[in-house]
Amino acid sequence: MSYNSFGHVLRVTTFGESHGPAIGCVIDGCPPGLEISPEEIRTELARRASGKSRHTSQRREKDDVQIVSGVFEGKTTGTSLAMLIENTDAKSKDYENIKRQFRPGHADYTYWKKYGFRDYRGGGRSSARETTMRVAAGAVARKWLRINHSVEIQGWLAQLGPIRTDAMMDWESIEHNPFFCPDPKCVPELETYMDKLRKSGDSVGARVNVIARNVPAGLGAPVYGKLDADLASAMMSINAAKGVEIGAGFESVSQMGTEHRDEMTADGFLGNNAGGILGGISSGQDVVVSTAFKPTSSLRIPCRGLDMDGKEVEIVTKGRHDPCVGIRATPIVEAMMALVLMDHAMLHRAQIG
Ligand code: EPS
Repeated sequence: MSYNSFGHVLRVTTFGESHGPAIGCVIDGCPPGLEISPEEIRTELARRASGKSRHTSQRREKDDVQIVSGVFEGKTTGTSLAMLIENTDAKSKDYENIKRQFRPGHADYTYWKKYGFRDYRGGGRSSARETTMRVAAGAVARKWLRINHSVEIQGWLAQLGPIRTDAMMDWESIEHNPFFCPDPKCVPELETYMDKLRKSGDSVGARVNVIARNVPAGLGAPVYGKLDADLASAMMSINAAKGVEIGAGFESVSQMGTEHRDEMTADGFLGNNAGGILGGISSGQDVVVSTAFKPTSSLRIPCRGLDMDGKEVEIVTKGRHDPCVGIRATPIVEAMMALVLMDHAMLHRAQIG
């Protein structure tokens, strides 16, 4: 069991390592007749790509996605939909000096403990490169949801290190800055913070939120197929994710019942502390999920660590690393939201009609 697949009736498998010849995905269960083109998928991939600003890794992949199965004359056929992207800008020699060392905070150590085998080049499957195919698959789900249910999904950077970025939501501006920040007034502060951080060689975490609008009521299932459980699982499966909240999330701890309950009127709910999900089933309100991303663990600042012989060594990571992986996470959380919602929409149709 390697768990490279997720989803119930819409099942996505990803494969490939960061420095291998290619990465890819297979989507099983996509209904036939959906119009989809490589160009549409490339548009989504470009939003996630590194090297677009000085604030992300300078690795420049073309992400020239090819659809190699499941689409004929521009439409899905209902068979396995497979996509492939060649890796064209990997520099494996950056990893030579740490090939027998474990970066503290990185999956190097646990992959080694589990498999007794290590692909040291670029983090292998634990690299942010793996998220590329989630975005490719998510583009298909997003289109299906839009056509079939008018669902619209939008993510944004809610916090970067100490800077809270969504006190003011200007939805239009999210796509017009390198951070997916919804408040244009925060952008100069983010630029200054990131320039200083990059020079220091350190990294920082981030919070990334996503909202899905027009989600029909009734998606999800009691008790073990809860929509929020599947969303949390999907978000936590993203490399570097460390926490997930649905709606008010951990704020619920300090809320009173009278405050938390979203009162209902003939005109609709009066709040959305539930994040659009009650008892594991969508309520028809916006579905809102927040994900915490840890600071990147590949740092050029030396630290104490162990090598594969258990010897204490000083670890220094070279290469082109993101000082904040959360900056590129917005399209990824959107993709995971889309894939989970499409899966649940199809499950609902299967059971209820
Ligand atoms: C990554 C390290 C960098 C990033 C990579 C994720 O790769 P490398 O060390 O090979 O230069 O560029 O991200 C991508 C390639 C991508 O497409 O997201 C890491 O350690 O996670």
